[in-house]
Amino acid sequence: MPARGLPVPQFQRQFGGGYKLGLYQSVNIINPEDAATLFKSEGNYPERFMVPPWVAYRDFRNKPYGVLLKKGEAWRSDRLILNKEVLSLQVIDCFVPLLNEVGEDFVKRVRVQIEKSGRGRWTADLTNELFRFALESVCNVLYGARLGLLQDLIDPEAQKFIDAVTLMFHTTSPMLYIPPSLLCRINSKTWRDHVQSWDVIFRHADKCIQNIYRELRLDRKSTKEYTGILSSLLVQDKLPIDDIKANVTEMMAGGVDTTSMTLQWAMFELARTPVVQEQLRAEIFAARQAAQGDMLKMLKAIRLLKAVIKETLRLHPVAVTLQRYTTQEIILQDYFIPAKTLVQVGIYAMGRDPKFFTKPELFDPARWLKMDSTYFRGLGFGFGPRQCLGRRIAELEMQLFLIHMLENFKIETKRGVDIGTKFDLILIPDKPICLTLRTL
Ligand code: HEM
Ligand code: 2DC
Repeated sequence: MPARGLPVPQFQRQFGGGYKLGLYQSVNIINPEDAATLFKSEGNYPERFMVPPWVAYRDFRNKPYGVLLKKGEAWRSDRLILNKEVLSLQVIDCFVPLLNEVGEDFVKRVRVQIEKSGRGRWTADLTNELFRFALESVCNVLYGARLGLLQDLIDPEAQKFIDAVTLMFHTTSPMLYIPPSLLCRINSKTWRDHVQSWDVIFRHADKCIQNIYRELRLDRKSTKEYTGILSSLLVQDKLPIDDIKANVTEMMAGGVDTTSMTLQWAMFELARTPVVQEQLRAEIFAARQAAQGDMLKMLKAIRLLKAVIKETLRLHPVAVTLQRYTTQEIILQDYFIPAKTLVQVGIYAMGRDPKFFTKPELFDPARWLKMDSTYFRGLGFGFGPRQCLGRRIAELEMQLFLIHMLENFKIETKRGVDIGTKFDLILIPDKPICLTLRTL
């Protein structure tokens, strides 16, 4: 029987998973059924753990919040407007040509490197190359403009932006459990680096936004073709300019380390599992044939590729947990959880637990196609109205990248090298991943 009616201070002792970290207390779950209970009761205004240094920076510099840090009605109204421009089925088809050309350019860049080597292959740690690819991609859908990050000489400001995002994540984790009000009073090196990183991020995003804003006012862009998320938001005029800026900045920063790291893991897993790599390549070749150059059609015929991305996020999620504050009393595993409790869904732990995935250590994308239940198991982008805003961009970007890479190169890695996972706010490899790309 559920332990109903427990007084609030007691749930911690009663509930096995409850613990306190710094000033924050949370209940931790890893069972998909429990995740379902949590998300089904989240309501229309779900709230996750607010990362204190991110809030503190904006308050310190008097910057507006985007959806990442907003709450309540303010979050909901912004989010509904953004969903139409970023997540809806009507608009995502417009992203395909924009993301496709960046994927093609990445292949060209790899070809140049392979030619330079004179050995028909290129071996490297692709981290920074993938950061550039990811920023180029997200900027092409945000601004409808190329930054040229896949050329040899790139804008040093863009590289500074990339480094700033990495440093921003890196300096967040030591400050995770310090309340925002304390952070700037301490004035530690970590806090100063954190502020500087956000300063670079906001300044560079502002520059990009201003460029588009100016062009639009000069009416230099045609009104017929799709010219990107920012133009759409500006033309629609439903969000105040400051909110547009805050949200575009969040998307630009959120679009770098997330997709690039996931792609790096995906290539690593495909390199270690050549059988899967061959099956995937066969699917891609067949889909290309059947679609006759129609990319939208092709994207509907790549079931295994979609499963490859899900399987990559199962073993290598970007976010170690999902979090929600309960809005009402719920029962998890016979324990009574009061309203306003922070509950964390350990998606990293769930993905590696044999209770929920048979032989969890195996990279087996096909499990997503034959599993009798995927119920609340594929949670890499979160769930519900507060799920990842960039989900559709990220999925398309990764699908198109992998299509082009597999059509052109064999991906290999040294055998027996084990790569672990490190928490750097987001989860990243604990040592460099070295990949070899070989002309097919
Ligand atoms: C939120 C994962 C790429 C922008 C989130 C959340 C997760 C996540 C787990 C929290 C969702 C929740 O609480 O339910 C990922 C993964 C990515 C990715 C795995 C790629 C592999 C992106 C990209 C963008 C982006 C490309 C920008 C275009 C955001 C924003 C939020 C968010 C703005 C906050 C949304 C809100 O609070 O309303 N992401 N993300 N993400 N993500 Fe992503
Ligand atoms: C970090 O305990 C660990 O997608 C904390 O694109 C709980 C927590 C809360 C929010 C999570 C964060 C963790 C990891 C990074 C996430 C973030 C929500 C959004 C963010 C998952 C798990 C991320 C990377 C966004 C970042 C956008 C930003 C750069 C503007």
